[in-house]
Amino acid sequence: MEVKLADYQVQTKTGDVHNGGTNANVFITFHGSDGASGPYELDTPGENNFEQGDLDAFTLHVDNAGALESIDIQMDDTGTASGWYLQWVRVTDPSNTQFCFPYGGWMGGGDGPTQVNLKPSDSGDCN
Ligand SMILES: [Ca+2]
Ligand SMILES: [Ca+2]
Repeated sequence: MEVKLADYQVQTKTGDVHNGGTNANVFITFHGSDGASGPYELDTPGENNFEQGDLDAFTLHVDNAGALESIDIQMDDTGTASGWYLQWVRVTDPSNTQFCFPYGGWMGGGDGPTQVNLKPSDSGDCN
């Protein structure tokens, strides 16, 4: 089978709430019309990602899942005060269509799930 690699742009917004940041390892899986692609780690070498109030941006050159339907976000809950307040995830898919996946809650740290499946907002906007 031919593997079709494509670029996804991913942005994560960490909420500006006390202890909202995390040093856990975070992964994304794309679900689309051609199946699932992932999980892939979201990490910028040499940077401290997912800190309170931060907007982090990643480019992934990975299998194309086709027309994007949902994403999974996973985190492994490692590190001190591992709980992560994830505001939203914005994805620009290989066809250059932008999606916003709102969450607005905790992941891990005993306050939330370590894996969530997120559907795109109707408006497509992240604010
Ligand atoms: Ca935290
Ligand atoms: Ca961090």
